[in-house]
Amino acid sequence: MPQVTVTEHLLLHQKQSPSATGRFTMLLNELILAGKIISRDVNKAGLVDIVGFTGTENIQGEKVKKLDRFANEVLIHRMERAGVLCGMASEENADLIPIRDKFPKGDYMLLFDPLDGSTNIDVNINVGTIFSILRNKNFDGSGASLSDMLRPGVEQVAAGYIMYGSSTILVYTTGNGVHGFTLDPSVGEFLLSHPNLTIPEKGKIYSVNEGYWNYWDKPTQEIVSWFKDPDGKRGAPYSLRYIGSLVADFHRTLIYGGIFMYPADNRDPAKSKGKLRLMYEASPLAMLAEQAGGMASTGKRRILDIVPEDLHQRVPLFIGSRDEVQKIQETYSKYAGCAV
Ligand code: AFP
Repeated sequence: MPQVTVTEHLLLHQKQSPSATGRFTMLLNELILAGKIISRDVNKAGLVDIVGFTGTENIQGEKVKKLDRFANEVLIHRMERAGVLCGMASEENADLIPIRDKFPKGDYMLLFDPLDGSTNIDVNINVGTIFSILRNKNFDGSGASLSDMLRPGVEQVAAGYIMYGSSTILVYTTGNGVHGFTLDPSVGEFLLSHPNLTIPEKGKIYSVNEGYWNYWDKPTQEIVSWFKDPDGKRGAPYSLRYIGSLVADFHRTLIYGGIFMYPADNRDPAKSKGKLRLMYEASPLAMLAEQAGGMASTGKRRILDIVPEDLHQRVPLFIGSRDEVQKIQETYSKYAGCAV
């Protein structure tokens, strides 16, 4: 069977859009190169001095791992040179990252979580880079402002992730289905391995950090009890799987169906909207989920409709098969108006 590279796939889709200029293909190609560089170093973790912490904290107040910082630097360095961006934002940086004047600019904006799940690196568990691409409608040849970037997920022109694990996988959407590519290390190319990915309409797996049960609201506790009920509609409980690395948990959900949840909790005020970030994690994965036929919700509303108020905003996330996400929304609507 002839093998389609990600570049061929991009060019093919570019041809189908008469107004395409090739600039988007340039952007994704540069992102892919950054992903290959990060993949190479993730695979060397343990051999070179790149595991462990840097001794600093990021904007989220989390300890920064060395590989996190490396991945962030690679992405900023490469993507600034792509010539098609007017601004970037990273989960690791407090503020918007401008494109310096010495580089050409374009109207695209890139947001990314450079190495999601990085606390798992030292124990050889999958981690990943999540990206979201927006277009600056006000682009005038200079940069992008914060208000240009604070756009709802529904306006994303593309989203995806690169997962570094037993193999390196790129999954992306440009609003025309979801496609997956596996890096063939012998030729250094991502080859189409998962064309037109779709999430099963219902699944058999729920995925959540159940250790936080006592911090959850009633609808979340009720839904998790429902998943565990041996006498429920399915006549058997769901299986529980939780890796603690969002890209890996989402990838499994995309392929097998079911649901991944990171609900709000009352541990501390910072977690009152959950842990995950709207712009770097929830929105891009929500675009993928919907393009694959699934859903993504806060329990009360569609993730893609949320207009962000700041770059690092957090949001509760329920994402996966239609059946399970709908079930969650039904449970939340039952409690609407009650103090839960
Ligand atoms: P790290 O990047 O600090 O490992 O956090 C990973 C993450 O943001 C996401 O990938 C996981 O789904 C989630 O946190 C796990 O959080 P808990 O440890 O609270 O379950």
